[in-house]
Amino acid sequence: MSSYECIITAVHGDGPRKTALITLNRPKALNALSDPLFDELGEALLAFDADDSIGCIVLTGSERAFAAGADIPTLAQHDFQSAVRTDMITRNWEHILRVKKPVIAAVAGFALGGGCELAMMCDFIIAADTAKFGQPEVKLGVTPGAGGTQRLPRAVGKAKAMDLLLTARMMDATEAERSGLVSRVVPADKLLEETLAAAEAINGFSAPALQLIKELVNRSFESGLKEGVTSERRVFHAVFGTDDQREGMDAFLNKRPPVFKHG
Ligand code: CO8
Repeated sequence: MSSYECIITAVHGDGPRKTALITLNRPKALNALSDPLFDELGEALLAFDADDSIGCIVLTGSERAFAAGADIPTLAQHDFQSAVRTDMITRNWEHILRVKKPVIAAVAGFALGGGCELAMMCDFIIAADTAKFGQPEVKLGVTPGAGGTQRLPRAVGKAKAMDLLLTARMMDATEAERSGLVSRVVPADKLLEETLAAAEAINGFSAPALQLIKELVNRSFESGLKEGVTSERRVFHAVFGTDDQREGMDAFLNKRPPVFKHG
């Protein structure tokens, strides 16, 4: 149903708010992340973010690979001058950070280099028991370039991040869950089902509340505790101006399921 070449898009669910599923689709290159792929991904993400019928976005790959990194043949063509001149990667890699709706990564197989970095740009990661995470850029004589040295230590701590970044070893799903990189591990054949069920739960909640929670959690990585807690308190006060707050609390008090209007 999509007209893209490097990704496949679909919509799941039959409630009022549905889940957009974006599947990375360069199977011959283990979903290596190329500029055309990122152009398409950015376009699809921003279109789903603007679509009121979509509550949540799931980003996934294949059974074998979420993504095995940036496209190495393309990277190999660059030198320092061309990397700077073409604004390599920054041109189109970070559209995902502009998405206001929840984005879940469903990862099976390899999530390496830029693939691991892309998964870490999602709001949380659900991993299949086959998932393998790593930042093997050092094997290619380069450094990570899309957040690996910044988001990985924040997710798993300095010791494990240094271990992965400096030795280029891969971490399996169990270790990734134990160290906080992924929120849960599920059997590979249940990955999509479980992730879509998580998305479905999210779709039932108030869209403004979800957006504000996402903003506040992201802010916690950029601000001090005092500033973050102060912002949270003001946002908490502000949501008492929404219809969804009245609906959520009235539903609880009257022992009925809430029906949010997302406003
Ligand atoms: N780019 C392009 N093609 C790839 C990539 C890649 N990253 N990874 C795998 N492929 C291709 C292989 O070349 C191979 O193609 P072909 O069949 O035509 O030879 C096909 O996918 C299957 O791969 P393998 O035969 O190697 O499969 P294996 O199961 O033996 O190994 C691995 C799988 C371990 C994933 C192995 O392919 C591998 O090590 N791949 C490279 C992983 C890597 O180094 N990733 C980091 C890349 S650098 C990066 O991501 C930097 C991102 C920073 C932001 C961008 C900065 C510009």
